[in-house]
Amino acid sequence: MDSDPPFHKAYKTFFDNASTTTATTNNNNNNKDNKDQEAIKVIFEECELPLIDLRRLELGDSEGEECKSEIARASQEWGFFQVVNHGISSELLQKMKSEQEKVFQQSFDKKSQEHKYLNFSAGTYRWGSPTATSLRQLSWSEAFHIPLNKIFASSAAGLDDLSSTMEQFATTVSSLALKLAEILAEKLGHKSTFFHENCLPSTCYLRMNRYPPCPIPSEVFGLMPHTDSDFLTILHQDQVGGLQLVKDDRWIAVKPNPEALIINIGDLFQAWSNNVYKSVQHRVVTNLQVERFSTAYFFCPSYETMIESCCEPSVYRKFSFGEYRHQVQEDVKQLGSKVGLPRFLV
Ligand SMILES: O=C(O)CCC(=O)C(=O)O
Repeated sequence: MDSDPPFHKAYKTFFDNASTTTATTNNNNNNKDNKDQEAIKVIFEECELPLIDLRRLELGDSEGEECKSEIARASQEWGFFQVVNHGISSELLQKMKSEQEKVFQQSFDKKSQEHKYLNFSAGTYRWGSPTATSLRQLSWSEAFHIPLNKIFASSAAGLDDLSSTMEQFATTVSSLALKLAEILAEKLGHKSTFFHENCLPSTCYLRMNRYPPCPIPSEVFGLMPHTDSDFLTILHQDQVGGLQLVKDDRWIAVKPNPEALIINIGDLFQAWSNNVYKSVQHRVVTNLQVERFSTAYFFCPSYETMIESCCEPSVYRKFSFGEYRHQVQEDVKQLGSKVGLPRFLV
C-alpha cells in the first residue's frame, strides 16, 4: 500500500541477515539471538490491568481516599493501571480514532511532508527505527508526535477536523493527567503546585500511533521495549491488542478495554518518587493481518525543570529534564536503545 512506510526496503539487510542466522541456528540451538527471537513469541498470560473507577473520587471522603490509594498502589505494584469514568466521552474517543485512521491513510509521500500537508513542524511524522543496528531494534510502526501548543495553534486557525478533535482530546486528557499526578504526589505526602507550574501545554505531547500488519510478527516489534521518559502517559488503544508489559519479570499482554484509558508511570515519576512508583518496560507486538491504532498523551515538564526526589536519601542525582532527554538521545544514537534512569543513580 502506498500509505505504508517503506519498511521492506529499509529493513532488507536485517531481514536477509536474520534468515541466514535462523538457518544457521536451527542447526545450532546455542545462539543468543535466536533465544531473543523466541522471547517475542512467548507470552505467559493476557491480563486485565487494575481497573479504577474515577467516579469514586467525587463520592464521599472515604470512597475518594480509597480510590486515591488504589491509584498509588497500582503505580507502585504495576506502574500501569486503567481508568473508567475518566471524563473523555466515548464519542470523542471514536472521533479521534476515525480522524487518526484518515490521516494515516494518506500516501507515505504526503505524510512525510507533514509541514506542508498538516502544517506540523518537520520531525512530527516518524516511522520505523532509524538508529537500529539489529532486527530486535526495529519498529514496525508510524506515528505523528505533536507538541500540544502546535495542536492548539492549528485548531485556533480552524484548519480541519483533525486539529479540532486533537485539541478536544488533548484538553480533556491534560486535566486528567494533572489530576492523577497531584493524587500520586499527595499520596507521597506532597501537596504541591509542581505539576501545575511545570507541565504546561507547551511541554506535553500527543502521539498518534499506527501499527500496519507485519509479515513477520514473531520477529519484529511494533514498538521496541522501552520505558517512557515523562511523568505519566495516558493511552487509548483500539480493540486489536498488542501492548505488553513486564510484571514480576515476565511479559504479559494487556487485554483491550474499549471504555478504559491506560495510565502508565514514566521515568520522571519514578525518580521524583524515589523509586516508589515504577516506570515499567512495555512494548507493542505486531499482527499479521490487522492494523492497530493507539493515541498516547505524554505529561512532560519543560526542559529546564529540575527533577529531584521528594525524599531522602535520594536514589537518583538531581537532573534537568533537558539533560535527561539529551542523554536518552545520545544512548539511542550510540547503543541503539535507551539506558534511562540507571545513568542518573547517585
Ligand atoms: O501503542 C501502544 O499501545 C503503546 C504506545 C507507546 O508505548 C508509545 O507511544 O510510547
